[in-house]
Amino acid sequence: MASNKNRVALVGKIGCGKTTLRQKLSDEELHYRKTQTISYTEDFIDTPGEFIDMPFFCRNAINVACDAGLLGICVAADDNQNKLPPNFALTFNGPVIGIVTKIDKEGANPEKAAKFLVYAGVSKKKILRVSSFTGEGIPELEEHILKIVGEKNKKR
Ligand SMILES: Nc1nc2c(ncn2[C@@H]2O[C@H](COP(=O)(O)OP(=O)(O)OP(=O)(O)O)[C@@H](O)[C@H]2O)c(=O)[nH]1
Ligand SMILES: [Mg+2]
Repeated sequence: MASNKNRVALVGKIGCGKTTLRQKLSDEELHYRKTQTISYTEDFIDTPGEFIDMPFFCRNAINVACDAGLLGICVAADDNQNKLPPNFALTFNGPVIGIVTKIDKEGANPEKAAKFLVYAGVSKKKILRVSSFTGEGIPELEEHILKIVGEKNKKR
């Protein structure tokens, strides 16, 4: 079984598209299923959006993600209300990227979502914009993930 160091942990609000993104990056068929509990696959740790939406559970997001090879903090491009704590990304020792999801959506505002991520302490240069539906930005995200998690694997 792969170690968490080889996995990408995905956190973000309920419905922001974490599971769909995981399916897309794993070349699986996209189908909606609400994440009820932490879900480990070969390459990912998918978390329920409640970990971010409900402050009481925020420490769970931190616990789950702290030994992952990479943390992807997701915000949907059509999100109007930030729930990420200020400088949340700085809680983690490991590499962190921001992922703006659902950029295909009508009325989406990816720059607003990126601002939420910057407020959460994610470096502007480490914010990627994707749509799991159209595939836009997915190759760039895959490349980015491989660079970080792949390189770590080589060191072992
Ligand atoms: N338009 C559009 N819709 C998306 C995209 N990604 C996900 N969705 C839709 O958004 C809804 C929620 O997606 P999920 O992937 O289940 O979201 P989640 O972040 O895993 O949600 P929780 O498991 O509740 O935390 C579903 O209806 C998806 O089909 C996308 O790239 N574009
Ligand atoms: Mg989910």
